[in-house]
Amino acid sequence: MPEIEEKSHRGGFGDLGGEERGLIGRSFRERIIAVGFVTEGKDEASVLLEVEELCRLINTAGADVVEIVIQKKASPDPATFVGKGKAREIYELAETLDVDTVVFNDELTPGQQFNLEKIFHRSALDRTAVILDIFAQNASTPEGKAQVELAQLQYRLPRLRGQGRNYSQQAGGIGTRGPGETKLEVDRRRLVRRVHKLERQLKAVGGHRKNQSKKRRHSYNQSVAIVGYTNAGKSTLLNLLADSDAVVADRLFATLDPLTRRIQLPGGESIFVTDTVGFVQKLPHQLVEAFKTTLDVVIEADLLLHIVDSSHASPETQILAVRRVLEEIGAAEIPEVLVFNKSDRSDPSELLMLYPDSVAISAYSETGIDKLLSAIADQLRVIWDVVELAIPFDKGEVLAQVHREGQVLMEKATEEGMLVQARLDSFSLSRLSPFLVSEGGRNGI
Ligand SMILES: Nc1nc2c(ncn2[C@@H]2O[C@H](COP(=O)(O)OP(=O)(O)OP(=O)(O)O)[C@@H](O)[C@H]2O)c(=O)[nH]1
Ligand SMILES: [Mg+2]
Repeated sequence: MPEIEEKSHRGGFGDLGGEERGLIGRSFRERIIAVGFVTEGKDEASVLLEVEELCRLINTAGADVVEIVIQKKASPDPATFVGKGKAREIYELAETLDVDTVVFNDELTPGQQFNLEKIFHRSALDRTAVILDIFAQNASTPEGKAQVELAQLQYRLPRLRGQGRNYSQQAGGIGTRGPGETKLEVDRRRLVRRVHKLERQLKAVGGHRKNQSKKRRHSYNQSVAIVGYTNAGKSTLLNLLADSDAVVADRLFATLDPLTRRIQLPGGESIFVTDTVGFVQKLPHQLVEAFKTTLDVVIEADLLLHIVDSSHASPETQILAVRRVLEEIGAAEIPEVLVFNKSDRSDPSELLMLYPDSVAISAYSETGIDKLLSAIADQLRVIWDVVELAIPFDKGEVLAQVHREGQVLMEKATEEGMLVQARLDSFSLSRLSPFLVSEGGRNGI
C-alpha cells in the first residue's frame, strides 16, 4: 500500500492502465484522475482502500486511472470540496496528463460539481456517477434498464444547473413556449415526467414479481436469498448449488437481475435460492431506491446467505457495508448465515473465529458445501415445527403433500390411517391443520 502524500502520486494502485500514450495508438478509453479525501479523524488506510476500489470501479466502467490524488484536509470545502488551491493543482495535472475527467471518491454536491467543472474545464464526477454508469452498461432486461434509468435521472435532476451553459437558451417546439420558459425548466419537467413513468412501470413489474413470489409461497418452499458484496462469488455459488447458468465474471456488478432456482437440502426439503445484485461501499441511495422491487426478494426471504470474499484485503469492511444496505432496505432482522467464500485463495480460520456460526467454502473448488447446506437446513428448521398428523387411507394426496412440502421423520400405519410425524413450515401447517394430532414441539425434536 503506498504512503499517503499531500502531493499527487502516480500509478499508486498497481496496474490500472496508467501508461502515458501518444495520440497515435492512444486507446479511446477515457483518462481519469481519481481523487481521495482524508478528513480529520478519518482512517487513512480505509480511504486508500476505498480509492483502490474506486479505481477498480472506473476500470470496470471502461476508463483508465492515470493519476491518483489524495487530499488531506480537516473538512471538505463547501464550494470546491478539495479547496480552491488543490482544485487548481488538479487542473494543471489534468492538462499535463491529457486527462478527460476527474473522479472523486466522495459524493459531490451539485454546487461543488458545477464549481469544479468550471475550474477543471472538464467533467468532475463522483463515485455515484461511476457506479451508475456501470449499472447502465450492465443492465440487460427491461426491468434492470428501467431501474438504472430511474436512478440516473434522480441523480441528474438536481445537477441540471451543472450544464447551465447548454440549458440557458430559450427553447422552441411544442410545449416549450411560454413566458420566461427556459430549456432548463422544460428539461426538468420532461425528466420529472419520465421519472414518474418509470416509477409506474417498476411498480407494475413489482406487482407481477409479488404474484410470482406468492405462488412460490403457496408451494410451501422456504426461500433463501444470496446477498453480499459485489464479486464475492454469489452467482458462482448459485450455479454450483442449482446447476444453473447465472453470469459469473471477475468484474463488479455482473448481476443486476435476481435469479431464483429450486434446490434440495440433504434432508430432502426443497427450498428456493435467489441470486441478487451485489452491494458496494457507499452504494448510491438512488440505486437502492430504484432497485426496491428487485430487493423485495431479499426482504421476503426466510434466510439470507451473506457471501463474503475471504481473500479480500478487508472482509470486515465489506461485511459492514453489506449490513448497512440490508438495514437500509429493511432486511436487517432476517436470520443470516455468514459464508466466507474463496477459501481456496486464503485461510479463513481467523474470520471463522471472529464470526461464530459462520461457514467457510470455496464455490470454485467446491469445498465446504455440505457444511453450508446443513447450516442452511439447521437455520431453516428453527422456523419449522415438528407435528403429528393423522391422515385417513383415502387421503393419499394429503400424504403426498406432506412428503412434498415437509420432512417426514416417522410414518406408520394405524387402524384409522397413517400416523405421520413431520417437520413443516407455517404455510404447510395452516393447510394441513385438519389432520393435526399434536404439536411435537418447536425447534426440532
Ligand atoms: N478463487 C476463487 N474464485 C472465485 C470463487 N467464487 C467465485 N470466484 C470468482 O470470483 C469472481 C466473481 O464471481 P461471481 O460469482 O460473478 O461474483 P458475484 O458475487 O455474483 O458478483 P456480482 O454479481 O458482480 O456482484 C469470478 O471471477 C469467479 O470465478 C472461489 O471460491 N474461489
Ligand atoms: Mg453475480
